[in-house]
Amino acid sequence: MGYEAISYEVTDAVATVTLNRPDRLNAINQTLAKELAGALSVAGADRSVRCVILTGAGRGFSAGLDLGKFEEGASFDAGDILRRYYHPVIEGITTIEKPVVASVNGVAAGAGASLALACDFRIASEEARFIQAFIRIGLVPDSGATYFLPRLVGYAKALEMAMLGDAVEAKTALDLGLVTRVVPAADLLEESRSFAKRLAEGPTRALAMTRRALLFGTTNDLASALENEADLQSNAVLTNDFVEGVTAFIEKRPAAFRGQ
Ligand code: T3D
Repeated sequence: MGYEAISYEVTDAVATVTLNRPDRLNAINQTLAKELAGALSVAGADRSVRCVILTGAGRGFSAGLDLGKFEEGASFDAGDILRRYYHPVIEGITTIEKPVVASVNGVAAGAGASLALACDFRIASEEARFIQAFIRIGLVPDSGATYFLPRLVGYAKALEMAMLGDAVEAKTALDLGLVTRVVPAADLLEESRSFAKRLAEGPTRALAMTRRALLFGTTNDLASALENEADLQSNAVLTNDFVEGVTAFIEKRPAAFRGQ
């Protein structure tokens, strides 16, 4: 499939989706949002893909909403744009039945940061920084930032980031638990691929159900979470990967999960 604002490639069971508007720091326009949602859907449907990496071309991860058109004074319904273009992307990241790793190569601002926050893991280059840029232009956090940010860093830090709009550097992001690890810029691609490969070799369906369970657990009471866990576990024991996991344990060898 031909893409204009992203690129998509699959290697060794890992799909890499690259935001590809480097001269605009991969700012998100409607084309990019549509293509990104489409690529997530393609990766979701491709059984050979068992993990997805989301990254940016050039020196930025994503600078959020493309502000270019507003210079031209275009009028717009922000809520409508979010619902039509941004929400499908965030929902695509959080409902795809395989892990998603953000490989954060540079600045992640506004909705660009939201993309990274919605992913299951964030591997950051030493040059990455996270900016809740919305407030700098008089907007409120969107694209899932109000959901994920307080859950990742706690309410007080999330509020500070959202109300001050200051850049959080990679090292601080690691201390805050905002990112999984920080690596030298030159190693980011290799480290991200190796991290993704580990996930791609995991029990894909159980990984997807694990995310679903945790998302459910953060917004429901204990009784509901217990019930949800029981439902999901009933499904997990039906997978071939569960049989393989137990067999490998008994045979004292590493499990060879097939994602089924
Ligand atoms: O419903 C709705 O649609 C509302 C949705 C809102 C979601 C949002 O994401 S709101 C937040 C939008 N994003 C921002 O406000 C961030 C704007 N960008 C910046 O503040 C800075 O660029 C950065 C802090 C991200 C990076 O700074 P720096 O100094 O490293 O780079 P730069 O020189 O500012 O940017 C490099 C180029 O990218 C530059 O173009 P030029 O001068 O080389 O031709 C700059 O204009 C361009 N660029 C950066 N961000 C955007 C952008 N172009 C369009 N849109 C951008 N968001």
